Amino acid sequence: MKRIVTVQDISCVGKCSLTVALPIISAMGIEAAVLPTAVLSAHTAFKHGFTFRDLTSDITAICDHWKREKIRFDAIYTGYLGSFEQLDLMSQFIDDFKAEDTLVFIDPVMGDHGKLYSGFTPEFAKAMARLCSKADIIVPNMTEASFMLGLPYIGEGYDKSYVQDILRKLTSLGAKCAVLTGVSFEVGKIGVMAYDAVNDRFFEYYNDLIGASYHGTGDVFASTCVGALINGKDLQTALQIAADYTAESIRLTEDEPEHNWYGVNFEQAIPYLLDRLSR
Ligand code: PXL
Repeated sequence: MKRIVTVQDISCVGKCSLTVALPIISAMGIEAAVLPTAVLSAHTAFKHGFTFRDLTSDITAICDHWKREKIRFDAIYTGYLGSFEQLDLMSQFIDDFKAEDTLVFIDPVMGDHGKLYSGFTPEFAKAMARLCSKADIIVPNMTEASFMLGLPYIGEGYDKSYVQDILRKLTSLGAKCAVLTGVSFEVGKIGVMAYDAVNDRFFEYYNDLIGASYHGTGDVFASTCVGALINGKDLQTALQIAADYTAESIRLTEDEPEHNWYGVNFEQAIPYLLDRLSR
């Protein structure tokens, strides 16, 4: 059985990070080990604030134990990391736990729609970019890519060569492959564009845009993508499955404004995911 360790926060309610990654990775037939970075009462898009317990001081002890047990991971998947210290710890974690065949998959969760989430700064984005140099695959959205590269955020009206340039710049940070999510060249369509720098190949894949933008979809996409890769799918197929499952999760989400910021109905789309995976 394969094992992915995912490193991100637990937002107790509001569907994102570990409450999304764990069930999706498990449903895909892969063991999901977790290294929680923080416990929040809810994700940071709630109206009345959130509690935040930082778990940074537990990380080293957890890793020391895992080293004594000689735990091995088929993939290291990092998501929301809350401090510079956690970035340093993840850099060390990759050095300690990356075996020759371990996939390092980094989702540099920091923002969306041109803005950083609460608590993040442009300096943090630069530090995240340094962590990304250790990745096999990184999956930023346009906002995160722009902040990591120190470029102005362009939300719409860009063309393919602009996105290709961003992807090349992202891989020049050091990652082997870069995937940009939330890319749109056409009204009513949204998808991903990716660049495999090792083989100098671009990929793209689009779906119909369904309604507004939904919270947590980046985490659904990333968890599915890493799960599909560890299930042996190639990058192009993994991206397609992840994009289609994200779209299906949105399709099954009730059409009420509350759900836009709460999270998507990825649970009831799991049969769809398993069907896609088995084909
Ligand atoms: O979905 C990304 C994410 C993860 N973790 C926390 C968040 C968010 C997005 O807002 O607030 C705590």
